[in-house]
Amino acid sequence: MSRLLTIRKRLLSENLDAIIVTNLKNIYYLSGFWGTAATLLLTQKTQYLLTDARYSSEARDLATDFEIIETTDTSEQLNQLLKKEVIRQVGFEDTLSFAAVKRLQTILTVAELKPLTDFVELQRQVKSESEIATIKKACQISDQAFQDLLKFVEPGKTEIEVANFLDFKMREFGASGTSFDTIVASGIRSALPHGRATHKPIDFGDVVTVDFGCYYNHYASDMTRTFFVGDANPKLKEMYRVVQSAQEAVIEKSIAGLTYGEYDRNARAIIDKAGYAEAFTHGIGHGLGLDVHELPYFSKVSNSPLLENMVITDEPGIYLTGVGGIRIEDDLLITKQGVEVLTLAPKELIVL
Ligand SMILES: [Mn+2]
Repeated sequence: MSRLLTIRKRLLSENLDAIIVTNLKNIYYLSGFWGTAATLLLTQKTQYLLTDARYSSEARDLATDFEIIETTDTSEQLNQLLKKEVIRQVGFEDTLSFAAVKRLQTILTVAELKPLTDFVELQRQVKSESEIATIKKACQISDQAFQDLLKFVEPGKTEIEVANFLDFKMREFGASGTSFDTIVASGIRSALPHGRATHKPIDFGDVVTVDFGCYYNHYASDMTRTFFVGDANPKLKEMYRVVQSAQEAVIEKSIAGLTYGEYDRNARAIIDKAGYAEAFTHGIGHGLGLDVHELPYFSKVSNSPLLENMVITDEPGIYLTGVGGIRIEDDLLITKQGVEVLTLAPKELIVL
């Protein structure tokens, strides 16, 4: 399995004999096991998956390349394995709780623990063909749900009703669930970039922002659309056109090798020029995969390059308190030729 081979090479270059993986999504990524309780130990030659009685038979089916160990005391079991494998330096994920680290420190008698930040996450940034196909399917489900939503929304429906409809439709089309709590923000509430859906009814003349996504076979989609119900405020229509041209400029100009800073600036330059610099209050986007927010994260000043087969979001927005907000978000696959847009729901200015 090449994912494990890559991890092992990277451990060598960090002078580590082994790694303890506790993040459950990283465990799925490396082993194929999906469950709520597991710890993975990877040395240069061996690979163990520790879990409890609830999961051990499933683990044997899913993590076929791993030796499955059923245990009620993970720390003590790790200590035994580290002694047996003569491990001196072992990396662990620094997202592990303070209490769990303290316990490990107390119990491990030979191996020295070294914290690692985003060690597996870094590898997850670049997607395989099958991961890309799965994310595409998650995006198609979101697209379909949005198409149906346009027929559902009308004045009088509450934000929560709109959110519930999207959530239900995504499940109906094959999602296992939402990838985060669906955001529906209408009227002046749309100026809140992450407005929670409330019992507020949608009024005639409201702008409505919906930011939603689903999980399909463990992979996330994430998209945002903004539309108008009834005759729209001309100021908001103007803001819509600015955000749309910024969002589309990112699609046109992105390609493997472009720096994170340039990726951000391609949108920000257009918004700044239109006079809304202060109103674009968040980053341009983030990576997407097993987590709905994952590496890479974009900074205006980073010179790191976009890599082929990264899946990232493109989501500029403009928010004016007391007026409203506009955001448009797509999920993009970075290629050597440019980008492939994975979310294909309409982006033209829609007035229902
Ligand atoms: Mn997003």
